[in-house]
Amino acid sequence: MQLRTFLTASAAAATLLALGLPAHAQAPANYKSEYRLSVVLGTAFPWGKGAEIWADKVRERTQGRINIKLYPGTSLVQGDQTREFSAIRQGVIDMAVGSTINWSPQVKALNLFSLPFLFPDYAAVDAVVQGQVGQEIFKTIDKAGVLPLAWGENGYREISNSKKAISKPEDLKGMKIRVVGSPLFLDTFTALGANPTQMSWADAQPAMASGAVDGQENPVSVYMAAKLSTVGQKYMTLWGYMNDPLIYVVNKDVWASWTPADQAIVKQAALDAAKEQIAISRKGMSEADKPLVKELTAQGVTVTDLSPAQRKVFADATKSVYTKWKPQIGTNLVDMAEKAIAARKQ
Ligand code: X2X
Repeated sequence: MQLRTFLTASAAAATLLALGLPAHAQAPANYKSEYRLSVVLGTAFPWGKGAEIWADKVRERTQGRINIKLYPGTSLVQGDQTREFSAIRQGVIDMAVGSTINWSPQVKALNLFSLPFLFPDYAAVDAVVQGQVGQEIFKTIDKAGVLPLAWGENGYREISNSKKAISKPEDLKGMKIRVVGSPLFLDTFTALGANPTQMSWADAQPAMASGAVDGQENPVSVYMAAKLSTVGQKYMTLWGYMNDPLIYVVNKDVWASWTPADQAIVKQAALDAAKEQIAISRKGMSEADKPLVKELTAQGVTVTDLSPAQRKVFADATKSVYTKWKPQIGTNLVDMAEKAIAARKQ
């Protein structure tokens, strides 16, 4: 061995020792030195936290063989959330924790979650994603060219705005609302009499600050972490019109490049991280007294919590959207979801 090679090798061994990793942790030669994990929201949000937990567990359990780095802001596709799925399939992105909304342009079935007022409560979400429907959707994602491993959750999307309290569809009349991804959102907000406009999350915040849009819809945890009250979003209505699950995925070539033992580790780590992520995401909203809502109120936000009767008025006003999209998503799949929800344990 030449002296230089020897020194480099011993330096590498010393680094591994310093990291507390045994020398046999060295990765097979075909492994990348870094795997790129895409997320929209970073570690200040439950979403990014869930991705970080996954990366940490994988690094620990593979003794550093698989080293994952987070790329928040969907930066690997220049912030264009709706291009994330294709980029994973093509290998521009190695791994992701992504939203069903952002991937719905490529995977029609994912619009299931955006059907207005399908999910009355968290038990309904669990019955669908953790049951047969969730498995069917995973098969569809797999067929579309990306390997799904676990379900996480961004959360129930509530509506905020800078103008006035919303308690009935007429209150939305003419309001300019920023929406995401799928054309389904344009249909829903148009049916409610609002004026929806599609833009990325990166563009949404300046648009709220400048008053170019009046409102937006996102989970309360996102509203809080992004401090949307500082960009004029003073009114929040809890209407729970849809829940936005997240999916932990890996590019298929990357997956195939790993040993079966490492594949098993990555999968189990995704399941464990997703479970923790869902708990973080529901914290403050799933308890009966909703502590997060109290915090909102304390920040001076006017919170309108719809009664079941008020909620029904919104559901009735968007029924045509539900009916129009059901066959596009897949009548069988939607039927299966409706049945799972009706049969849920509460
Ligand atoms: O853009 C949004 O609203 C966000 C962050 O919730 C998603 O990526 C779906």
